Amino acid sequence: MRNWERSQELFEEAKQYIPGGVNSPARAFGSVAMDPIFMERGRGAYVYDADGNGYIDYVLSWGPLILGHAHPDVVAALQSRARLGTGFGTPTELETELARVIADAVPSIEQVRLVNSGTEAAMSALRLARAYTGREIIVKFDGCYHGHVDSLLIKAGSGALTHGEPTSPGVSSAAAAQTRTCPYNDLEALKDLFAGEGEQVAAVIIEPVAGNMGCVPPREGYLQGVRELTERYGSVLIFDEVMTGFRVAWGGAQTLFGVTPDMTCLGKVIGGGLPVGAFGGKREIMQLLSPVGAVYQAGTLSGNPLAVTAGHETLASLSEPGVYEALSARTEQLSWGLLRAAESAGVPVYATRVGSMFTTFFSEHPVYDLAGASACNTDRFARFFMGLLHRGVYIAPSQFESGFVSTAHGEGEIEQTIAAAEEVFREL
Ligand code: KE4
Repeated sequence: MRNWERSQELFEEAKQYIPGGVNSPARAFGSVAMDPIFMERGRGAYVYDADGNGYIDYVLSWGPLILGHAHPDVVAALQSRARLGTGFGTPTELETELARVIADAVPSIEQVRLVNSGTEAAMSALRLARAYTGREIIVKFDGCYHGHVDSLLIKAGSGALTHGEPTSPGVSSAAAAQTRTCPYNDLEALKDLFAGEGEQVAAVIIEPVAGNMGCVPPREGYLQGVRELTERYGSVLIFDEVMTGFRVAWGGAQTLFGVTPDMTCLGKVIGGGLPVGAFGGKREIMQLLSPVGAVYQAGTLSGNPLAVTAGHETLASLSEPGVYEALSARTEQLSWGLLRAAESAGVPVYATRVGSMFTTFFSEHPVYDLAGASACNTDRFARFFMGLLHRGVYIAPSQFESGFVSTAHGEGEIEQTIAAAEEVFREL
């Protein structure tokens, strides 16, 4: 059995100065009834905590570390970049290089602006969509999470769902008044909404693969239906690919499912573990942005050379032939192995996977939406989480988060994870 004495000490100290001792609630381990672990270092597929315990890591900083921790090429590029200075508050050639790679890869993106987080990307994309259409209503989906934007913290997923505050206090009624929500994977509900007020809908923002209620893929034809509806009513369709962008495929979920939105939000992988977000789309929409157009949006450290270097190096590695096929095959092996382990122990689970993101739902039924995810046996999930943790496997500390595999996860790590899961499922 592992102990976390040093983490405990660090947690007590942290709670004096930082609310809940964490700088993001998703890290609080709230739904697995233990105090958060303080990590100290990572290498490849492994992360090591303050007590020296090592784990095979499937959180990967919540998605960004698709090459694993401390990839030598990324570290070397950061070291040489830092010696030249960390930023200048002027344009740099690096930013154009990253923007070009993104625009070439993502079908919906002709122009892109870099920011510092997925939240900023979603917030800015919505402002742009409202300016472009002259309308105010925005539509989001129950259980989807787009960062802590006031108008989107309504029936939100991820940490909001984990901590039971899907609609956050502090969001003004005015900010919430123009937001509508619909169940995910329910095209009829969206059609009804549009029949009523489609002419006033500025934007629909959706995770093309929902990752913040656990990994919930779109059902057959769903994204095409959303695309047709928004086209018919002249609403901007925004794919929030902060999690799926360059994760499920080189050009994101929009290439995987063959549906091209009007705008796309990105983050996580494009920063390679450093803070980068981005929003992009058709040139005619993006040209409304200051300083060309009147829609204001800005950021002191947007496009920061260090962060852009980590992202650029990461995408360079991902552009090698065969990388995504290998990632998918490895994740399929893991997902299948976990499912088989659960079945042989008689534990009902529903397994989902898209590319190298996956979830094992503790549910006897398929999970297609928030209602399905919320019906999961979260107590059994918590015991599964703890059992794996004691066996050196670290998955996200919530049923409502997706797991991720990196290029550093080899056969050995997958087999070790499945063996650990076989023991834990038997205990459940
Ligand atoms: P950030 O502002 O946290 O960079 O991005 C917000 C965001 C936007 N859109 C999607 C689809 C996202 O998944 C996220 C952030 N995801 C969570 C984990 N599910 C980040 C973890 C955290 O909040 O600490």
